[in-house]
Amino acid sequence: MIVKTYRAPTMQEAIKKIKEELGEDALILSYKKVKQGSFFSFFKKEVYEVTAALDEKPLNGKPAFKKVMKKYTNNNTPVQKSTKKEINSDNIEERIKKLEQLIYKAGKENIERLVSDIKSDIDDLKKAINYTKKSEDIDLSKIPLGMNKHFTYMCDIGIRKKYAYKIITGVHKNIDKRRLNEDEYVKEYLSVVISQFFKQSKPTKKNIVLLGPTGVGKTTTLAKLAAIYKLKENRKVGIITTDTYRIGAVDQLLNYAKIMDIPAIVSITKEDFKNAIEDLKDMDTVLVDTVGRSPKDIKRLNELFSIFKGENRLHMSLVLAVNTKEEDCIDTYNQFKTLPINDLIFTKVDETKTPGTMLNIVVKTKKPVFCVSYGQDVPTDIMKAQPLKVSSLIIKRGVENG
Ligand SMILES: Nc1nc2c(ncn2[C@@H]2O[C@H](COP(=O)(O)OP(=O)(O)OP(=O)(O)O)[C@@H](O)[C@H]2O)c(=O)[nH]1
Ligand SMILES: [Mg+2]
Repeated sequence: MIVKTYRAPTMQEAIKKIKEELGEDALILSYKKVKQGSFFSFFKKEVYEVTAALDEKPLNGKPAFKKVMKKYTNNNTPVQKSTKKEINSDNIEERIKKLEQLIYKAGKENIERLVSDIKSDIDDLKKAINYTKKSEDIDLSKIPLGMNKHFTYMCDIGIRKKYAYKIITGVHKNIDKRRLNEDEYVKEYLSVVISQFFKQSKPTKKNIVLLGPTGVGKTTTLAKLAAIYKLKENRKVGIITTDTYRIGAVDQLLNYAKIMDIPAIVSITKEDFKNAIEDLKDMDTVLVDTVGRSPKDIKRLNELFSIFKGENRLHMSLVLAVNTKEEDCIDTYNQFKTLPINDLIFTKVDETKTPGTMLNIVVKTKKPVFCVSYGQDVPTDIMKAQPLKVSSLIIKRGVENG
């Protein structure tokens, strides 16, 4: 391994020199600001001193920069089971009859309005039939009258049918039935019921590690959190990155750290990591970035896990991008749960029409949520996962995309 130290007036220039001399595979081991100038110099200049290393054996036999970070996709989606229960058409007819009786009672003046209400109710019924036909065991006749369109909507935004069913029956039980036609009122109620599925996580340990597959937004989320903690909450923040896989990744994080004037340490080995935690022990919060690992690459996952295993001063957050398939997110969780995962961070909520999958995932993993990211802008597009905010994001996002 070649280890060299470079000095330059800016971090960018230091990185440029490293790239020129050691190439793209170089790893940044540490950097600091130092005063430069001879003893007799009148003015000493502050420069960056960066130590970089180059492992002469390229990673995995190939130059690291040539590695394309593949987005994790899984084509083995289980085929949905066909319906077991047939839809009871008598029941629908019975409902239509009820609606007709209502028309009769209502008198002629209101007939037109009622007819259009009925038409839309029938449309909702049809949609609901399609949903129940497709898979899970929901008996359509049990969906309370007037709640069909809300059931359909819950399914549209990605909530699993069985949870959608629970939600709408829960809402129907408690809601003021005279206001069932008021969509906004019903949606607010739905939002409250949906919020009950979420629990907000508030890390109690100060070293927060962000883990997850490649490209889910770990580094971006870390930068957002660092900015919020430092600028809004006045905390002393430090950053450690164990993502030394690509110089670009180190570069990206060191740039964020530099802009925010936050100390940053690059650590490669378990020993380095321990030392970095020790070095930053005076900070209020230390955010740890990690290299993205595919949940299918068990060998590399274990390498990553070995850095953190047995270290009990860490809060571990698993970052999941909501625009990937729910099954993939669950697979990822199952692989990463070898580590004691404390909570989940959801990202890319802005890139999906089905944010309701967040609900399905928390039900399956039984994990609280730390924060939710809904855009690329640092530090604005993130929020702490207060249950009501998450649930209204689910409901609202569906509306915006719908
Ligand atoms: N739309 C959207 N894009 C996001 C969000 N979070 C991150 N991104 C973008 O996703 C891309 C990858 O983000 P990174 O933060 O580099 O992801 P990472 O998990 O650190 O990636 P690796 O380190 O390569 O594993 C970047 O283009 C980000 O701007 C989000 O909430 N919404
Ligand atoms: Mg990253």
